[in-house]
Amino acid sequence: MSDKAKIQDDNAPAGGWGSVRSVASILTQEEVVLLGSEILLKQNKPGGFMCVSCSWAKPAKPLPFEFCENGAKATAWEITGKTVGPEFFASHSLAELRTWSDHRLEEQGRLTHPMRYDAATDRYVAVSWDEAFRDIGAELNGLDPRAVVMYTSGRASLETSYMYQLFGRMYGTNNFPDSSNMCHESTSVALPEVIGGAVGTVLLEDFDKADCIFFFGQNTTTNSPRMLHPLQHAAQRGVPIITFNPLRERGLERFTNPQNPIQMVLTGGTRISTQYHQLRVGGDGAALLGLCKAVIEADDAAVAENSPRVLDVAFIAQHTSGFEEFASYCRQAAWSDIERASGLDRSDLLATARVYASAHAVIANYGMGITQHRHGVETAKMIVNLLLLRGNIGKPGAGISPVRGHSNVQGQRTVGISEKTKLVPLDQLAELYGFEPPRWDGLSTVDACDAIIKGEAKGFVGLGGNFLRAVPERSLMEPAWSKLRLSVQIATKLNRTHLIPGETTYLLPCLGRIDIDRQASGAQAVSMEDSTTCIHGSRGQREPVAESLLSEPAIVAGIAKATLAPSPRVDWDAWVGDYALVRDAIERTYPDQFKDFNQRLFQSGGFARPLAARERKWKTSTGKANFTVPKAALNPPEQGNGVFQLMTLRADGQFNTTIYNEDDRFRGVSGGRMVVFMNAQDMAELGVGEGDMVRLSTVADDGVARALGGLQAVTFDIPRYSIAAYYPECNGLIPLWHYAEGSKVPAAKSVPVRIDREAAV
Ligand SMILES: Nc1nc2c(c(=O)[nH]1)N[C@H]1C(S)=C(S)[C@@H](COP(=O)(O)OP(=O)(O)OC[C@H]3O[C@@H](n4cnc5c(=O)[nH]c(N)nc54)[C@H](O)[C@@H]3O)O[C@H]1N2
Ligand SMILES: Nc1nc2c(c(=O)[nH]1)N[C@H]1C(S)=C(S)[C@@H](COP(=O)(O)OP(=O)(O)OC[C@H]3O[C@@H](n4cnc5c(=O)[nH]c(N)nc54)[C@H](O)[C@@H]3O)O[C@H]1N2
Ligand SMILES: [Mo]
Repeated sequence: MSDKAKIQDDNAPAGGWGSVRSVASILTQEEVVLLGSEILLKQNKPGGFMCVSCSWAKPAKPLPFEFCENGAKATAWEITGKTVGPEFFASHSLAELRTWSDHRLEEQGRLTHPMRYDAATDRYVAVSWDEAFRDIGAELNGLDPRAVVMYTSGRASLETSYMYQLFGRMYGTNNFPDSSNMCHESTSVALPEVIGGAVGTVLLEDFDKADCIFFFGQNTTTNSPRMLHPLQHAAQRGVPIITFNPLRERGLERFTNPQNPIQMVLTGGTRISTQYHQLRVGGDGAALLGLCKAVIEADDAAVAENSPRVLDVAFIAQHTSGFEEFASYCRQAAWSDIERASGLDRSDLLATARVYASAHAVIANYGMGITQHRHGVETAKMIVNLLLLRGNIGKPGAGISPVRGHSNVQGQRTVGISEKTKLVPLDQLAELYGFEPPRWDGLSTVDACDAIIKGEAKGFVGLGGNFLRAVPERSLMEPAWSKLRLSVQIATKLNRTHLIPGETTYLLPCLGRIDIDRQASGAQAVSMEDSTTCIHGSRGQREPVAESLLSEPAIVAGIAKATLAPSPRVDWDAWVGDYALVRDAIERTYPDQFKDFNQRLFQSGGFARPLAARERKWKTSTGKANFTVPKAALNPPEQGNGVFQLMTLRADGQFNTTIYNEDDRFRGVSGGRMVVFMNAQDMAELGVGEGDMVRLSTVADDGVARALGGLQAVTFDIPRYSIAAYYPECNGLIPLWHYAEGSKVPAAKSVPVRIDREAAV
């Protein structure tokens, strides 16, 4: 057993010296100190490269250092000089590598050669690219396209993603699940119904104009740290910032700007959250109901007293539908139910509602604390209800802001990576490329897992990602995976998914976004869409670590050419030779969204895709923005009687399944990730002392045993019956069927578990 994690409770604000030190240490660890610091200056700058970490917006006037601690870590991790080539695989069997940690696997460095799994020796052996493509093409042609899953993790560029979905559809499948299916899919289902578009409505400039900002279940400091800059400015202007989060996240409390050393020394940080509501896990629907009720009843009182209205009556009349039904539902809801279901006091909700009602322009941000719940879709719609009450969509300084994760996850959906046919312009593709695309809806991530477990899916192509670590139900997924006829993984670094072979298995190494990508017409640029619908060009900055690497577009094209009959309408080689031609094709497919794509590629701050909701045009079934009556706002996940609700979340030392180090600075944990954060009173009742080892077992009566031991208990400021531990370590505890209604996003933020003390060793 490894040493225990160290827990400290210094009250250091987020950012600041700690983060500067941490950046230096990661550059040293990855052996890229000088090169790295030079490259970091090009991060998120027009003409430079776009960060491979989060998808937060990039300003038109960047700071001298337009990167954060985590962005620097992600860069260092990608441009590392360490490599993993054929010699590495010759000396390690997969059985051996399966005993390594996630950290140790990726830490070996960048993959350099195309490899094929050899079952006789249980090792990967080098193959040529041609051989790999030929065999993959033959394998794909031997499979029913409906039984092939083409997964995408959210990093691949718009150009690669467009080519990949076109290839898949010409091959005959719509099975395009992507990481979004585990992430903001609840948003992509909720928002089209209520505001007529699948993405957020705010632009970066809105943060300068807002006079009230909400955060629901999003941990900015760890997961989108550059967003702290506009937040800090807002806080300095006196804008109330109101946070709803069960955990007391230190990073959401105070922030010190490391790019401003004077302030850092003198003041010790700006206060970020002016109100911090520690609600119960999954209590957001009820909390939002309380806020809406308070605003509506304040308006009722204003009408009675003949004083100025609280609601934006003109907006509601002109732009919305369903208000009366929603308002009467809110009026009828009992405060006692709202208090029980949210875990918050009425007086606190009333105080917040007063702040909301006196603000003219409100932004509501949210993240996985909303989307990864059984009722995540409904709760996202509740956030919209709150905003609609005062016309806070489609005006400067206001809007809904789902904070996306991966740096291009939103953009991939924009260019056709989707299992849902209604989101893809199939007619357009059919006409442009002269083929008949499949018209059936494909498999989402959860559906794909189900099909793999049942043995119905036979082939899997992964464009990035670490599918087996990211999905739920590990104990069923890993054994099922080895029954796949074909597994093809396109990746930059070695991970667990690569270590569970199917019958035929390829590991194909690709260039990363920071690598210089030279093709026939010269060094190429690629593009991505940030969380605010702005599209940015990105140019690689450093020489690739190996000549044997191919770019993602070249790999997709290689597989496509080996699989499909030649088509007079798609010249894969020409596209690989010049990505500007792919951008022209994207523009032809989406003329409104990508007008003058190539000309605008390097516009400072990116170019914003047009968005109807931003103009108060509502592409919904009613032609209006829709208020919706929730069904489950008063039924949060059950807790008590020995049942705890587990949230699985991220530490500051990780990017999803990539573990940079075992630290979580902002939560005071270092040197270990096998911890569980608990309420002190719960610990006392269970007889669990600080640092004791516990075991979590999922409460579900479906006959599957799901348990995880060896977790060190840590006292934390968290409500009773709510506990937290890290993803991906805990993914085996999540049943596959435990997902958000309507979106099938695994409900990773409310896993019902029991806690047992483990005997001391
Ligand atoms: N450094 C770093 N950056 C990242 C990532 C990373 O792993 N590391 N991942 C990227 C990706 S893909 C994504 S999607 C984003 C994720 O970024 P976030 O959306 O911030 O996701 P999490 O860290 O999983 O959890 C968010 C927060 O939700 C809170 N929470 C949990 N349950 C509830 C609840 O019921 N109600 C409320 N109100 N809050 C709740 C948790 O306490 C936590 O603070 O970050 C992206 N950026
Ligand atoms: N329990 C629990 N489970 C979760 C979550 C949670 O909060 N809790 N969060 C979910 C969320 S929000 C997400 S987005 C998913 C993430 O799921 P994924 O997107 O599948 O996982 P990542 O960890 O981001 O993938 C990391 C791997 O991507 C590869 N990679 C990195 N860069 C590149 C590149 O440029 N090109 C290619 N081809 N490959 C590259 C590397 O090999 C690396 O090992 O996990 C989900 N799972
Ligand atoms: Mo994500």
